[in-house]
Amino acid sequence: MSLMEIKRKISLVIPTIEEELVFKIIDQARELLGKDIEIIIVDKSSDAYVKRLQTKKVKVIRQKDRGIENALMTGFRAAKGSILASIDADGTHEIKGLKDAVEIVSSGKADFVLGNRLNNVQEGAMSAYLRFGNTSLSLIFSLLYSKKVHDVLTGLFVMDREAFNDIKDLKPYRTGTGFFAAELAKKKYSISEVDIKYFKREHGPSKLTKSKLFYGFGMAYLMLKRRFD
Ligand SMILES: Nc1nc2c(ncn2[C@@H]2O[C@H](COP(=O)(O)OP(=O)(O)OP(=O)(O)O)[C@@H](O)[C@H]2O)c(=O)[nH]1
Ligand SMILES: [Mg+2]
Repeated sequence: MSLMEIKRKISLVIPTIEEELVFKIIDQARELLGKDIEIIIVDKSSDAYVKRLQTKKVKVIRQKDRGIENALMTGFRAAKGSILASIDADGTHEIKGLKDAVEIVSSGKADFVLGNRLNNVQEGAMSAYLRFGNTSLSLIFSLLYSKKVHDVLTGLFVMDREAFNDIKDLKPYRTGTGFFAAELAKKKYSISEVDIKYFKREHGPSKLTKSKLFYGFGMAYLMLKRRFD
């Protein structure tokens, strides 16, 4: 199935904290997925940055709480589309993966599709230490849910609206994309992957957390705990 045949409305939710590349990503997303997609930016930046965002004619939600999981949840709850997508705003994830993932969800082959970065990492884009962390957490996820996933913390994913409706009232816990993967797996929704390229972050510092080590251990703990709740 090509994108031309997809009649379902796509909502793209992008979490941002002062990301310079989001403006380019908005243009690329419209080019790739169609001008009529709904774009929702859930933002935690300065007033000046928000003014710049508004010139792009996107819906801007200013995040009041904290954390990327809450930002994503807020965006998806506000979204009107029947296909819900997300991509990080730092230009590191190959945007083409969104189209591939939308096609899979749209054709009903999977309810949730992750963009797997690990087969195509640009030199210097992911340290050996972070690759180890991402792989370990994906392995934990795979064991907990008997579902092989290689990159559960990717910043690119697409999900079916009906599947999201089943988890929309949950309070997200601090596991990034892992939260959506775990809760959907728990409810037996199908999960699939598409390969994407992963580029080096070229603009500004990381926004996610001060310590990826603590974040990583915290995620492992929360995934385990939630699995047996
Ligand atoms: N609204 C919002 N956006 C966030 C928050 N934390 C991170 N982001 C955004 O989420 C995306 C992913 O964050 P990154 O800082 O790239 O995290 P990362 O990919 O683990 O770190 P790098 O490897 O340094 O890129 C980016 O678009 C950030 O701007 C948050 O608490 N709220
Ligand atoms: Mg990043």
